[in-house]
Amino acid sequence: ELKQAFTALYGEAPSVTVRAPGRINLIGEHTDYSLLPVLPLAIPLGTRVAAASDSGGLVTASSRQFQGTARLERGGLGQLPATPWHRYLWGALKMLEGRGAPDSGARLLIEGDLPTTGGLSSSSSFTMAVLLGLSELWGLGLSAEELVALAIVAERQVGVESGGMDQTIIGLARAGAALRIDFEPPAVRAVALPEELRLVVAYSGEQAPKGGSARDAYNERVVGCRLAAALLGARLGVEPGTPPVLGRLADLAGEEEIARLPERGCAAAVAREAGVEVDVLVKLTAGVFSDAADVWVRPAASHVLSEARRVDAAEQALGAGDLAGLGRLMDASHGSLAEDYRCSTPGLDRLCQAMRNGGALGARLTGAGFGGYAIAAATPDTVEAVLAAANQVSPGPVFLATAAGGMERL
Ligand code: NG1
Repeated sequence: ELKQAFTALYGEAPSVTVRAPGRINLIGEHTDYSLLPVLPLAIPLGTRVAAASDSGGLVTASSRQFQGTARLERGGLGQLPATPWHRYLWGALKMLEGRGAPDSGARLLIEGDLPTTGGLSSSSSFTMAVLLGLSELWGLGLSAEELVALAIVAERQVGVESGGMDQTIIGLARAGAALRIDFEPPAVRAVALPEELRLVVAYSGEQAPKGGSARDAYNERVVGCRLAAALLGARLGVEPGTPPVLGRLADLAGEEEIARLPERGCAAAVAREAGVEVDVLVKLTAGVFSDAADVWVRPAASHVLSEARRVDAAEQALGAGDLAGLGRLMDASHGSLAEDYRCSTPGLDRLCQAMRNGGALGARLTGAGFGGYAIAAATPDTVEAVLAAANQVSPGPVFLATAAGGMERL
C-alpha cells in the first residue's frame, strides 16, 4: 500500500522501504541523559519510509499524516525549517552531510501510525526511519549502532537535549523482550517479559509537543541534573565529566550528600561554587540555557539516582517473574517523577490512579511526561478491567503493547 501510494505520488516505484518502531519505557525515566540505565521495549506502531533516488542533492518528502511537502537541498540546509516535522528530516540530513555522493538526492514518502502527542517516541521513530532509508538508498552501509549515534545528535540539533534511550531501543529492539540499556559503558541486554505480563498503554488527553513547551521543560531538567552533578562532583572530589553527569557519581553520592544539595539553583552560582566553567552547565547542542535561571537541583538528583536503582530492581523482578514487585516499582517511579521531577500532569496522575483502581499492579507515565502517555502492568485476569478503567478517563487511544523488533529494511 505504501509502495502504491509512492508510485501514485512520484510516478515511479520506490527502491527502498524501511520501518522503525515506536517504544514505551517500562522504567528508567529521565535517567538516560545522566548516563544511567533504562528499560524500554519497542511497540508495533511506528514509521515507514519509501524512498527512491533523485539527482542534484534535492530531498523531497511527503506524508499523508503530516501536512506540507518538504524540499531540502543537501548542499544548503540552512536554518531549522519552520514546519515541525520538516525539522527532523533536516536534522537527519545534517548528520549525513559529507556522506555519499554529494549530488545524491531522494524522494521520500513517510507514513506513520504512531501518535505524535508525546511519550511514544514518534520523533525518534521518524528520525531513525529516515536515516535508515537514506543509508540504504545511498548505499552508505551504516550499521544500526552508527545510525543510533547519528539519530541522537540529529534530535539534539532540533532542540531537545535528549539522552539515547529512544534511538537505541528503536535501532536494537528484540521482539518479545524489553532491552536493558546502559550508556557508560554502552551495553544492551534483552530482558524477557514474563508470559503473563500485560502492558496497557493509554493517552492522557494532554499533548506534550516537543517543538514547544515540553522542549523547554525537558532542557531545564537536563540542566538541573548537570548542576547537581557538578556540585556533588566538587563535594565528593570526583570528576563528573563534561558536561557533568550524575551517572559518574551514582555509586558515590549517598542520601546525606543528596540531602545537602540546594533545592534550586542557577548555573552561574553553581559554576562558581563547583569551580567549573559555566559553559559546561548551560551549553546545549542547539543553543544555550540561561545561566541566571533557577532550576530544581536536589529533587532532580533524588529522582534520577533513585530511578536508576529501580531499573536494577525491575530487571530482577522481571527475571524472577515477580509482577507485583514490578508494579510497586512502577508506582514508585511515577511518584518520584510527579513529586521530585515535576514532569507529571493532573491528567497523567488521574489516568495512572484510574488504572490502579481498576486492578493494575502498577502504573506510571512513560517517556518525558508533561502530558502524553501512561502505561500500566496487569495480568491476564485483570487486564480487561484495567483497559476499561483506562477507557473511562482517557479520550483514547488505549491499547495493549507487545514487544516488537527494531527497525528494518522491508
Ligand atoms: P519522549 O519525549 O518520550 O520521546 C524523551 C527523550 C528520552 C528520555 C525520555 C525520558 C527524546 C527524543 N527522547 O522521550 O531520551 O530522556 O524523554 O526518560 O527527546
